[in-house]
Amino acid sequence: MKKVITYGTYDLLHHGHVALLERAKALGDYLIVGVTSDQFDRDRGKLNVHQSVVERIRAVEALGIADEIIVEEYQGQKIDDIVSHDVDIFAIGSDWKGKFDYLSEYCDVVYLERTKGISSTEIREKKAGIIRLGIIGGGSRAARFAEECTYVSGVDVIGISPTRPDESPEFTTSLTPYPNIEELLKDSDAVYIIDTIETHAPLITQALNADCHVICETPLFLSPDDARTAFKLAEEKNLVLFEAVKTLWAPAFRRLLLMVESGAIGDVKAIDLACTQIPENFDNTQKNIYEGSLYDWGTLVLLPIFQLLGTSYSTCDLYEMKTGDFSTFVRGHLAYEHAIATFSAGRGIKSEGHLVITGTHGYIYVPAPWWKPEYFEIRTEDLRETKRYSFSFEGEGMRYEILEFIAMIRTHNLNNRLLSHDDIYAISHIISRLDSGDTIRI
Ligand code: C2G
Repeated sequence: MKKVITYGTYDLLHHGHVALLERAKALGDYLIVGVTSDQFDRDRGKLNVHQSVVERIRAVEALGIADEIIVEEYQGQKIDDIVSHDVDIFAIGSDWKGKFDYLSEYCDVVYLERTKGISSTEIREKKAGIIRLGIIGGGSRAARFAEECTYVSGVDVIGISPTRPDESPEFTTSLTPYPNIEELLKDSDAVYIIDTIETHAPLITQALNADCHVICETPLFLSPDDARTAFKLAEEKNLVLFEAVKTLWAPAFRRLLLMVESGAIGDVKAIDLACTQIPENFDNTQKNIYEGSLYDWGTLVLLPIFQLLGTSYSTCDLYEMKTGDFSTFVRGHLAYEHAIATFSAGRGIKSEGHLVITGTHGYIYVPAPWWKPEYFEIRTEDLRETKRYSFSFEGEGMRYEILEFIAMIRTHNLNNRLLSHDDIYAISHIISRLDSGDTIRI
């Protein structure tokens, strides 16, 4: 008996998939179909899948072509499957030509002609329509954002309008430049704003008034008043206003929070963390003050604290070091009824950027830079019991936040499921204390 194996996601199953499965089956007597798990698709950066693994398996099963269906869960599993199922032929579409030649060590590898003129991506886009997205701002992050949008289906980056005359066009050459923001807003359904914090409130207001959904770099606002006004306008206009905090959507960070909440380290008693950076060619005497400490890091340093301990702290002391007018370093102590949190935020200064969450049964250690989390440990008194967790994620988390933003637009959901308006008010309140001079100067 000749055994054939093939793999795929089979999202929104279409006749291209069916044709491939039929031809794969015709190569032998017995067909095994590997359907990718939801997690595996996320790990390999395929984030636009509409159906769950169960729905996709049911659809393949209903065709009656497969003799056996298995789930593909990890990189390298194909080798295991071929060996353990004693497979003779591995078949896959011609879009993968050359990519699976390494399997020829284990069985015959056949690339079958892909059916032209049909794809899951097209079906998904037809179903949901394309969201035209404009970029306001510039620099390397704008270029990376545009690149990351290509991994999320249903978004088309239409162009960019720089906010500063001196903005280097070298990063943005692949994007259509717009002469001004008004023109860009006219052509856009949504915009991504990338600029320093003091520009956010006016730009967000302008974009919402032009009926565009907004994803804006973190932190969003200089004050709770700005935050309230903007969210009120977004609500009136029924538009999504989304803070781009990549860390929040990184799989490791989410898992870490869930583990703590489920009691993995007992009760949380202390949180200690730091975010610091010395950017290239940094000269803090020349810098816009709104690139300093909390103006830049505000949301990130408060994120684990507010997620785990809430926003009802009793006191918050902020110790600040300035170079001229520039806020180089802020250390904050937040006292809660049963816990304490300490954070450091610095620009033009460097420290260990780890996160430690102290509990009554043990602690969680996330190595630097904790805000790009891929790995963490749960440690207890007995170091031999240390548990290690590692989660891969693609594109520094940017594509996960874009996906979430697009999903919120599509489902008409104005409330971010992980970062509430109250969290954002509390964050902007602490940031506003820098402007009002409500810090202890060192
Ligand atoms: N296919 C096809 N014609 C199309 C579309 C897809 O022949 N118009 C084929 C693909 O080449 C693939 C199979 O149908 O062999 C499943 O396609 P997808 O669901 O897009 O899965 P894919 O991402 O290609 O997964 O481990 C996963 C596999 O490596 C491939």
